[in-house]
Amino acid sequence: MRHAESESLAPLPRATGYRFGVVVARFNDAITSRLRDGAREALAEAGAAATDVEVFDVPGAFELPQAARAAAESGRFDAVVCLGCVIRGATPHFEYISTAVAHGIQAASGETGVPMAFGVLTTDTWAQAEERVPPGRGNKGFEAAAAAIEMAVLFRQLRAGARQ
Ligand code: INI
Repeated sequence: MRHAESESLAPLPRATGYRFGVVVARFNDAITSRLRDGAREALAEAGAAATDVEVFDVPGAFELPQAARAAAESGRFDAVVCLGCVIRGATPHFEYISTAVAHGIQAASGETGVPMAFGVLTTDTWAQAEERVPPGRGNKGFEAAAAAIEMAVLFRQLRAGARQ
């Protein structure tokens, strides 16, 4: 396991009793479905009930912030996991979409007060995207869900005024 992965993947906090929205872009579905599987695996391993995890599909990564915001505004989720895959082409499209998605998710989280994890691959090639969706903990969907769990637990503690 690479150093960066081991740092961000501390033991998963317990997620039992927390509710998660998982928003998945269909574009590059062969990759994003594996991100979704990784996220589901992390949430299940952390003890989130299957009924507390709702998955929503959107057309492409550009739509992720819109759906994540709507999910957050519904009041039904402690955190939202955003999953997508943008692969660089020969046009500036890649930059526009990647930048819009990153900023859009950050803004949606800040403005709704609901943590959102950025599980959007932005790669030069298909092969690089495939490398990031292996089964298990090396999967970037798993990693994004782990971040969402940690932030959901932290936000609940902060709102309760709890200290550790
Ligand atoms: N959407 C992606 O999720 N990944 C991509 O690589 C991609 N490319 O390359 O175009 C992509 N485009 C679609 C975009 O996200 C929107 O769905 C579309 O523009 C409609 O708003």
